[in-house]
Amino acid sequence: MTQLVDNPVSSIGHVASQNKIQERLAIEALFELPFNDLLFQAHTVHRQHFDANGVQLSTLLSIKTGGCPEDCGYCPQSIRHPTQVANSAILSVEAVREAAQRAKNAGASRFCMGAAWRSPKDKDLDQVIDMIIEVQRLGLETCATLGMLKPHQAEKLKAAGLDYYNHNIDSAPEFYEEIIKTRDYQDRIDTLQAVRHAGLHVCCGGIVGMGETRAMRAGLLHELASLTPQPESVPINLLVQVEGTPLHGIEELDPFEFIRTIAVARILMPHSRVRLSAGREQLSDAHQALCFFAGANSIFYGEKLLTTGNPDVLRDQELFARLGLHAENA
Ligand code: SAM
Ligand code: DTB
Ligand code: SF4
Repeated sequence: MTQLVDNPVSSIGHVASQNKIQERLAIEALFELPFNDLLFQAHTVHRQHFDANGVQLSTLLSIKTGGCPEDCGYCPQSIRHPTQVANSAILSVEAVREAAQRAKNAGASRFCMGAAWRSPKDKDLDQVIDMIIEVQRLGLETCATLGMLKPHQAEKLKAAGLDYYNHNIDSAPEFYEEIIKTRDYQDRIDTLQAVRHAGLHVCCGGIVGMGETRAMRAGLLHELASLTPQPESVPINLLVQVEGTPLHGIEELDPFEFIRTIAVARILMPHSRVRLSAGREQLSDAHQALCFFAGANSIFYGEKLLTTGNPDVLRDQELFARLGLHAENA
């Protein structure tokens, strides 16, 4: 891990020259802090680097839904899981443009297009590029999440003007194989490297609430914080349990443990946008408020994620008003 060395404000910066095991222990120790101490530390870091009341808004759209050949245990779009998700062909550019216009009108600053692919074919990419160009014309930042990319594909997306590419590592390496068997951790790292080398901004995070231990949550954040440079955007998803997926029915994570995860992410990645991502419908307003205090400063905004629900725009606007939060650009 190199990034912590360059992180002057990290409270665990002193361990930067020690080995990875010691770093991991230091991260686990953050998780063990009394809740108030952890939140105070995270909020202090947050204020040093960001407007503490600003939150960036990203809207998601599934541009190609379902029928994915991968076996990700959490995902309703895998062809291997008997879920209610209806497969659909890639959307038209016009349908994407309309959705992006609605997102902009509602106040989003970034529009993220997701496709249920293992990896896009070059001809798929051409269609996505047409969408990126249209969305950009509306004055929105663009993000895409299309699965694994080869270096030339990342370069093509960059040349088309794409701002961010989302590709999550999802879990600690030691837990990964329990959740996904059809591709390995290194595949993810290779795509992230291709994205970074192409000059795209990196959006990379993970999911908690999949039955992992606290030490594994520390491991996930350790890996994310070790990416060099650190991801500009870090989505922390709380598992949305979908009937038919292998993870449906698993014991739910204590919301305070989710808030701790946000806080540790903020401390380890002080310059990154930490996004309160999937799972917001399961969190009370009070828990979300604590997430913002702990350092979350981005959300998925709009009534739908990819295939599952998200809080309504009006509800979020009310929550922002009650908390004195404002929308902020990247
Ligand atoms: N197919 C592409 C891929 O896997 O990279 C892009 C879309 S995929 C749905 C994007 C991310 O959504 C996954 O990496 C995972 O982190 C998140 N995700 C999927 N299903 C989820 C669920 N049920 N709960 C929380 N997050 C989920
Ligand atoms: C991310 O980290 N979370 C988003 C986005 N990146 C693509 C997706 C969440 C999906 C939740 C399940 C669904 O709606 O299908
Ligand atoms: Fe496919 Fe992505 Fe879902 Fe995995 S997370 S099954 S790769 S759509």
